[in-house]
Formats: sequence, C-alpha cells, structure tokens
Amino acid sequence: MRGDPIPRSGGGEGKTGGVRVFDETGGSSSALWILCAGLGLLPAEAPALSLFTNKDAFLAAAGAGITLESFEGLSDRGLSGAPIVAPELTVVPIGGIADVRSTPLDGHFPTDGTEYVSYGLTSAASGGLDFDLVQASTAFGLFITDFGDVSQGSLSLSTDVGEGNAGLLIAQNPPPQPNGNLLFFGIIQNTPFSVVHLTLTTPNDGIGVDQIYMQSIPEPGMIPLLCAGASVLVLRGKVRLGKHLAPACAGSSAPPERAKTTFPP
Ligand SMILES: [Ca+2]
Ligand SMILES: [Ca+2]
Repeated sequence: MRGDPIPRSGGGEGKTGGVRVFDETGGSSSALWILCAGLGLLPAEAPALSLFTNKDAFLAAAGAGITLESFEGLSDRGLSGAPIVAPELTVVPIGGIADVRSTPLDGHFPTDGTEYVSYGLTSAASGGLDFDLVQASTAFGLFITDFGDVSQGSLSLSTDVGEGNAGLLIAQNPPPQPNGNLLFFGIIQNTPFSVVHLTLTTPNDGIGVDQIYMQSIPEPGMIPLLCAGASVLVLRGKVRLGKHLAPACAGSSAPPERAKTTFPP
C-alpha cells in the first residue's frame, strides 16, 4: 500500500539525493522522511555542481562532516611511481613519479603542517594524480603549488562519476605561471564520488599537493537507519515534534495508546 506522496524539494525522477532512498518504500517512509527533514538528517537542496577557488568559501559551503588529509601521518619517501597510501585516501601517480616530502623544493611546499606530496610529470603528453578516497564524498578541495611554470598546457580536475566527470579547468599556461605559485580548488557536487583525477598537460612540469578536504557521506542505507533510530526516539518521547510533524508521524507504527488510569484524587 502506498502512503502519502513523498515530499521533493523541486526535484523529479533522476534527481540525486537522499530523497530517492525513500521513494521506493512509501507508506510509513513518507512520515519518516518528514521526520528526518525536520531533524535535519537529510541533505538540503543544493546546486548540482559548485566550484571554489577559496578555501574558506569552500568549507563554509560544505558545512559539517569535512575530513582533512594533510599527509602528516606519513614519513618522507623517495620519488616513485608507487601509490602513496594515507589514512583518508591513496594518491596514485599517473604518467609520472611522486614522493612525500617535508622540505620545500623547486617551488613545491606544504600548506599545512610539514609533509606534502610532490609530483613530477615524466611522460611527454599528460599525467597527474589520482586520489582514491577511502569513503565516498560529495566534496573535494586541495591546495596545489607550482603549476605551469615550465611549459604550456593545462591543469584540470574530474570526478569518476557525476557532475564533475566531464572535467573542470583549474589553470593553464599561457600565460606562464610564476615559480612557487599557490592554487586552491574545491568542488561540491550532488553525486557522491570515490575517485578524483588531477590532470596536467604541461610536459616536464611538477606540482605539490597538500591539505586535501573531503566530505564523507553516510554509507548506503545509513540514512534510513538514522531516521528509523530517530523515529524510535520520537515514539519513546525523547524528541519533541512540532505540530506540523506530529500528524505525519502518527501512522501505523505508533504505539497503542495507553489505557487511561484513574488515580486517587
Ligand atoms: Ca601537510
Ligand atoms: Ca612546476
């Protein structure tokens, strides 16, 4: 049996977001959606793709749940084509070699703490770094040093799926960029992604990367579980409902009303 229409914030079929999790269940799920929305457990409507060149603006837009990977837990290692495994992500050199450094060199430097990753493009055409995230994210931001100071080409970023998959231009040469230049680039998209590609087409160029921000999303199924847990709290009277939520949550899952008891005056 289907229940009330599921509320949508201007979306329709094909829209991404937590609302669709509840679309197929109907019935009491509609009440749960209303409850979760009221408790702030569902993502707010946001533009499909937002780009940032300012760290503070990126963090303000991303909101809570941001994770930082700054490579401070790693030790220095020499240049290699092998992946760099950090707690929050793995950095994979593509078409070049990378190291973990604690010393500024050739215009590359840490932007947070002392450790950072330095990359050199050794192929003639293009290369870069893949960031394999431990947990899927809807936001990704990082600092990049020293792009575009030795040859002509571009620096771009793409996600493995969703709105940023087509690729986003970060910077280019010409004009030639100064040695040691610093860039911040951030992306927030509706579709969760697990891999970010940073691509250079500037032969013999090198860059540094540090201070990488991600915003982990709940595992699939976690939002319904969170809502179910919240519903239990409500039904136990641990959370107060507004007048507009109470009717929606008074569905078939509500506990039976207690028998009235007459107390002595
Ligand atoms: Ca660092
Ligand atoms: Ca460079």
